Amino acid sequence: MANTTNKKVLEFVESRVQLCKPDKVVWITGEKEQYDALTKEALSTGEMIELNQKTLPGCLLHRTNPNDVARVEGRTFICSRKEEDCGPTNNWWEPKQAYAKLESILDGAYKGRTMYVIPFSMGPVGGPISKIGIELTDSIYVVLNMRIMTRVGNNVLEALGDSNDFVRGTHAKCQIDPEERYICQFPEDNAIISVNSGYGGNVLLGKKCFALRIASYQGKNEMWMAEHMLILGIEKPNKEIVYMCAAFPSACGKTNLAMLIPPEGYRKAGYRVFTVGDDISWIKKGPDGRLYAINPENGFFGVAPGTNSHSNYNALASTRKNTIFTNVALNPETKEVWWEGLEKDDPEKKKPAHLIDWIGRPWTPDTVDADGKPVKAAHPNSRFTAPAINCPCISPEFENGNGVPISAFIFGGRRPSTVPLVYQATSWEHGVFIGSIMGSETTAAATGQVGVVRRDPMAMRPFCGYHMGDYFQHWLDMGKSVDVDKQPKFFNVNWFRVDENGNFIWPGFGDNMRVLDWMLKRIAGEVDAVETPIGYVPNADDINIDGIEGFTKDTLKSILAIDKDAWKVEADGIKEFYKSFGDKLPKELAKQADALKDRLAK
Ligand code: GTP
Ligand code: SPV
Ligand code: MN
Repeated sequence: MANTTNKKVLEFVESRVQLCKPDKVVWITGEKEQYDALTKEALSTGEMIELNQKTLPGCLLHRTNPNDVARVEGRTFICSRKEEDCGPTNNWWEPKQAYAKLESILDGAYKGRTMYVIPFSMGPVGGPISKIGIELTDSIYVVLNMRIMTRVGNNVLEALGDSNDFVRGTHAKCQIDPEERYICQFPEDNAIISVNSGYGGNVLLGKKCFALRIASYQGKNEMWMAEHMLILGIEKPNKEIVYMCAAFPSACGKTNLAMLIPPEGYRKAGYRVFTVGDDISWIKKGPDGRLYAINPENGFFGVAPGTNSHSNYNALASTRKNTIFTNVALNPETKEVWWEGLEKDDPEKKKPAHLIDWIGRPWTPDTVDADGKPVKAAHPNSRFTAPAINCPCISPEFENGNGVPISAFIFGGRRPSTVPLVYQATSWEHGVFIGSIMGSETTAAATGQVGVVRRDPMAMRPFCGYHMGDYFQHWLDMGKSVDVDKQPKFFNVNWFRVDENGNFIWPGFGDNMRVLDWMLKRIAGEVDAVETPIGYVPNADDINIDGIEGFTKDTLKSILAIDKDAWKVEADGIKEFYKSFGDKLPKELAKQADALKDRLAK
């Protein structure tokens, strides 16, 4: 039964009932009994597999169709009324045509199935920066994941009252047909339609579809920002907490940085890291004129492979209860989960001899494919959905709807060469430039070729709901709206430089604290830097490498050096990339690109 008298909500639900023709409609209330009953049902149909309830209480495993394991950027559309509002980095679909096609797919799509109505809030319910959505779905997997990733239930409908300000999300699994898979955003209609997928980012509509694609468009119109950024707080020995946002493309280290455990020397000195968010930031100017950020999510949809107690203790700890695993391997004896990298955890957990792989096939460490190549037990993009409250280092400010004040924006990507370990922008405009020219090797988080460097401005290429040129302008406008002394500083990092054998040079993970430490000192004005053509680079003496085994000052110098010839090639690539934005490219950025070339030519 509907728990609201909001006419717009009732109209939306009723119109979808008429179109999708479910056998039954169930409103998700947020009550535990309802989730328990849904879990039971999903276990009985095999949609979910129960894990060891002693060692992993409340945990479930789900396997998606092997054709449906990542976001599909080629089948993701921005359906703005005008093509010029979509821009060259997105796929455009004219809304009338898109609606016609999608409605033909949705016609009868819920026949023989139940339609679940999920009222959800992005951000604390009723918070000043929070927003509300209604997702309709025929998938219990989606309901149970949305419960973890967002705030769900009757209190959301109460907070909405009779307002029309909610995002209308429709998801239908249909036949999981990859040829008929469409992930469509209609920014002007506050609407999302996703069909023929059952995988994470394609179907948990609060996440990338709403909190980034729709919200980025709302932010442009309402003078705030929705960004693909983690939020962390670093507590200094004097107990001051400095908050930073960082944008890295998918599977490039946001969850890891957000949950970082500082090296021993730092811990002893009194440094601590708190996680506010690991994937998405909503950022707004506060009453004191500074920029404040909230994490609109309520859980972590994290990459499983590579996660272990050494690489990310806090993430692993977050997954020990009430977590849903997607496409990881199963140990059929212990009913526990496994993925590549977990063997480094402790000697006991070394590669298990017999597993069921992510497709449901028997697996041993010797399993090879038709070409004789080793087969992975877990899919490279397998994930965990874990409640944020499970995280040992969750910030006390996590539920603060006003957000936390931001002192730095960090950009970064996977760059095997050229880009140094860290550098700092010389101004807000220069910082926007640095974000706009971000490049990174592609990863398994989206379908397509892995390991090719592509431009991914602010890590938002797959997630910006409007023209990227207008998005750059919005960044510049946000800067102008904040007094210079209150503006966050901009940094760029690269944890992924490799040596001639292809091995990562920088130890990364917890040791990234050493780079954050330099940023803290720059923010406090405590340390000088070297002025180079690309920006401020640290003096090698100012990055603390004490206690990193086998890492020398010369090695550090090698990843702080600027190779002018490589940067000249980079600068040409930037100009080429910028051409794609035509006259929507802000003049300030064109000037920045020219100025970089000039400085390199000197
Ligand atoms: P999305 O959830 O897709 O947005 O990804 P994310 O940005 O949160 O990436 P995540 O932290 O899950 O890291 C993805 C992969 O990058 C993991 O397999 C890590 O092993 C690897 N990684 C993260 N941090 C570092 C680092 O500092 N150095 C190196 N070499 N690898 C890292
Ligand atoms: C990403 O790909 O950036 C993710 C996972 O965080 S998904 O929700 O699938 O987008
Ligand atoms: Mn992400």
